[in-house]
Order: sequence, then C-alpha cells, then structure tokens
Amino acid sequence: MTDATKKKIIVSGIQPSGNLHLGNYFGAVQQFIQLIREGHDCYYFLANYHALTSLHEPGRLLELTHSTAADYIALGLDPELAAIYVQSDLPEVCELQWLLTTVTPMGLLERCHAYKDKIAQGLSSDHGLFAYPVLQAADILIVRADCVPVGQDQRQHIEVTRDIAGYFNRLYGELLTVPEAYIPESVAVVPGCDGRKMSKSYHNTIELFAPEEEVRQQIFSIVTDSASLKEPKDPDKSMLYAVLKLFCTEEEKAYWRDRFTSGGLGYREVKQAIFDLYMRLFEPMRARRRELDSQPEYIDEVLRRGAEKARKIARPLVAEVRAAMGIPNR
Ligand code: AQP
Repeated sequence: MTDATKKKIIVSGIQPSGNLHLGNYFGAVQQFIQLIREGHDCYYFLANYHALTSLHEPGRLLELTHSTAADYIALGLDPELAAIYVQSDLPEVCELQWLLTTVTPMGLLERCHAYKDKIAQGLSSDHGLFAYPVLQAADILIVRADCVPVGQDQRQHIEVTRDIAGYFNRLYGELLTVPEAYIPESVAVVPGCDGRKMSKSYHNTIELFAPEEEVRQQIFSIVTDSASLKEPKDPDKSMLYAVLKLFCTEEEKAYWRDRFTSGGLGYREVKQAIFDLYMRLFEPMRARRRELDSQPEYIDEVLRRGAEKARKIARPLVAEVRAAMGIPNR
C-alpha cells in the first residue's frame, strides 16, 4: 500500500459459491496475505449471502462455507492475526444494506457490469443479483474499512461503495468511511480454461484444492490455437503464458518468453510446466488443507471468534447510522 506505516482497516470476502480457483488466489487471497503481513487490521469473510444469488442448494452452501474457511486458513490467512468470519454471522450487514438501499440511485446499479455480464451469459436474474453491490457496500462500510483488496473485476463495485458512502454522508453527516480499492498493477484478471474470466459459475476453473489428477486435467484443458510446434509464438497473445507467468519469478518469465518467441515450444510442454509450478506453490498449502479436514471444531471456533471481533465494530456503526437516519435504537 502507498502508506505502509499507517495501520489500516482492511476488509474483503469471497463467495462460497464453488471451489476456490487460481483467479481467487492471484486476484485476491495473495493480497489478503500481504496486507496481514504488513500489520493491518484485517477482516476476511465468506460471503454466503452473496453466494445465494447463484447457489440454491442448502447442503452444498453450508459445506462450501465451512470448507472455504478451511481453504482460507490453509492458504495462509492466519486467524490469530486476521478476523475470519461468515457474512451471515454479522446480521447487522443486512440491516445496513437496507438502510443504504434508500440512498442508492437505481441508475448506479443498472450500470454495474457484473450484473450485465451475468445476464448476457444467460444466468437467471433476481433482485439479489441486481442489489448485490449494495450488500457489498454494507460488507465494507460496516467495519469502517479504509481499504479493500479485490481483483480487477471488482473495481467498479468498490466505486459503487464509495458513491453510496458519499450519498449517505452528504444526506446524514460524515459517518461512513469512504474506502479505497487495493488492486496492485501486477494483479490481472486470470483467464479461465476456455478463455473467459476464470469464474466458478463458468465452470472453467483451475481449482486450488481439487485432487491432483483433476488439477492436471483442468490445466491440460486450457484452450490453445493450432500453431505448430516449430512456429514462434507471441507470449503476450497466449493464454497459456498468461497463466504460466502467475507462478514465475522474473528470471523464469524471461526464460519462458524466450522459449515462446524462439519457436520449437509445444503447448504440452507449457501445460506440464504450469502443472509443476502449480505444485511447487500450492503443495504445502494443500498438505495443510488435508490436515484441516479433521479439525472442524477448530474451524468453527475461528469463525465464531472472527464474527465476535467484527461485530464489535458493526453493532455501534449500525446504531450510529440508525440514529442519524431517524430510526430509534431501543
Ligand atoms: N478470474 C479472476 N481473476 C482475478 N481475480 C478474480 N477474482 C475472482 N475471479 C478472478 C477475485 O476473487 C475475489 C472473490 O471473488 P468471488 O468468488 O467472491 O466472486 P467472483 O469475482 O464473482 O468470482 P467467481 O469465481 O466469478 O464467482 P461466481 O462465479 O460465483 O460469480 C474477488 O476479489 C475477485 O475480484
């Protein structure tokens, strides 16, 4: 972050709507960990209310909420240093969302590309999907966050949160902290195996904790063009290179760029390299994740403590907002 010396409140979440994937890791979780290491006051949640906009299987949602919490811990979110909680364990979020909807212009939501994209993909729409950015604003504003680490695809939603906080503050007084997005330049949108954005709902992901053979299949299913082995290839136009470079040091990137442009490099070899680099990075986390499988009580305890910590900020914040808006706090 720009001012590393000042301790900031950080918040972000991931929907437990499917298994975590490379896009979630490189677009978000990697930055979550970095901000914990910089000593900020971090709040990371499982956005199960958001997941309801795409997942309507109660058993699966419960299971994914729990398993994604274990994933967070295995990936390196230290529950001793950051609050990890489930969105629905903070009931104040939904109350704040309603209060915020009353200052949110319809046009602001109609312009949101995530909603428009999902409709364009033929996903069915409901009010939850449309109102999603207001719930997201509540998630952020409720802990008085200064800063929100998210992937590029979420930049517009953070702008919406800033706009909503601004509308509120102008009407009712400067109560809400206007947060900033934290998206380092190096953080790109990770492409999925079919070339679209890697996304749980597009079924084009490379998962973080799938069995090894499944991960191999996912990597080997990345679509490529029909260029022959001999032909030199442009790394900047290659989806394989876009995935490969996520795992590489600067030196390794230079090596692979050279291999791409020199010709004689087959796509099979690149896919195998991605698989090897994937294992180099994730195997320790996958081992930790296997251990956590046998510790469900520990996960529950982490989530309980995390929600308790977040509610210490959320309760008084919502009481202040209610009072400012003319709603009694009895
Ligand atoms: N492909 C991606 N590249 C970079 N960042 C990504 N993120 C997600 N996909 C990519 C970032 O991960 C965080 C959590 O995302 P999410 O799961 O809550 O919602 P999402 O962005 O909608 O992710 P999915 O996989 O596309 O979920 P579904 O299909 O359920 O909607 C965010 O910070 C996001 O930027």
